[in-house]
Amino acid sequence: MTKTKLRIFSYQPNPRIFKSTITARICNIPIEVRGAKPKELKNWLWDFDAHPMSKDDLKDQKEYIQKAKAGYQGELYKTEAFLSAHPYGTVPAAFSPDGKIGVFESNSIMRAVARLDKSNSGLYGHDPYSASRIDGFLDTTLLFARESQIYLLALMADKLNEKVYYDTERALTNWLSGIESALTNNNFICSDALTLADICFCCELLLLQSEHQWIEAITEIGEKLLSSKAIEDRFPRSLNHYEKLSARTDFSPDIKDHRAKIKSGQKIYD
Ligand SMILES: N[C@@H](CCC(=O)N[C@@H](CS)C(=O)NCC(=O)O)C(=O)O
Repeated sequence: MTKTKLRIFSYQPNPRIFKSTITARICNIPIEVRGAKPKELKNWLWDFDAHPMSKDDLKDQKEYIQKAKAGYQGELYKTEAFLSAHPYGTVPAAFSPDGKIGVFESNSIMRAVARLDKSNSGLYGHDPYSASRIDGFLDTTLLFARESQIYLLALMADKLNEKVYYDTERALTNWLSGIESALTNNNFICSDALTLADICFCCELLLLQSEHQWIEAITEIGEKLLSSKAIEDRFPRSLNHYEKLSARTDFSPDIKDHRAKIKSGQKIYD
């Protein structure tokens, strides 16, 4: 049996995990993904050996109860080992195969997969300069990702307001203006070849499209879906790049069905 090189624990489906599963597919790295729908993770033990707990387990594991911090409400069961490996206590949470090293933040989990690559795929560049250029795109994407998380959590909690919407729109405009400009001279974001910057871009845009599920709330504040409004009019190269990436055979196993579901307005976590 092939030995797993990285274990990831997360709610599912999670487009931020797709960053790692796409990278693993391209580089042929065996990884393991564990998890369940967001609500179900309230009854899971958050640990290297993450697993669903029975009613009896839930009573026995009271020592692990932690107040949820971001995205979750109420209580979660996080072991000391989990919190030591994952100081922010969040998912997605990745672990080295022996469980000793925790890797957090979806971009860094994706980087870990690319660093395990021995195939010379070039996904994480070929030298310190190109790798750092990729990091620059990943860092600017994270600035947008922070806002989009606030936006999507507000939609989920039925708490969307104009401030959240316009803050996210500003962050999206700023992020895409750099991507649009980068795509003027290249077929891919960083250079003329696929890199982690493209994978991250595609998955974050897919995540933003989750907003389709709450279109009524967006219409109520007199606005449109951010993913359509911003992209179709002002960022044609970015949109075209997104379409091309989504259709690739190494992306589509993660992207295709998920995208079809959210675009049809289907609630993915019910
Ligand atoms: N930027 C992080 C976001 C991680 C994050 O905030 N995860 C939330 C769920 S959306 C979490 O695990 N919350 C645990 C809690 O509420 O205690 C990433 O992409 O990995």
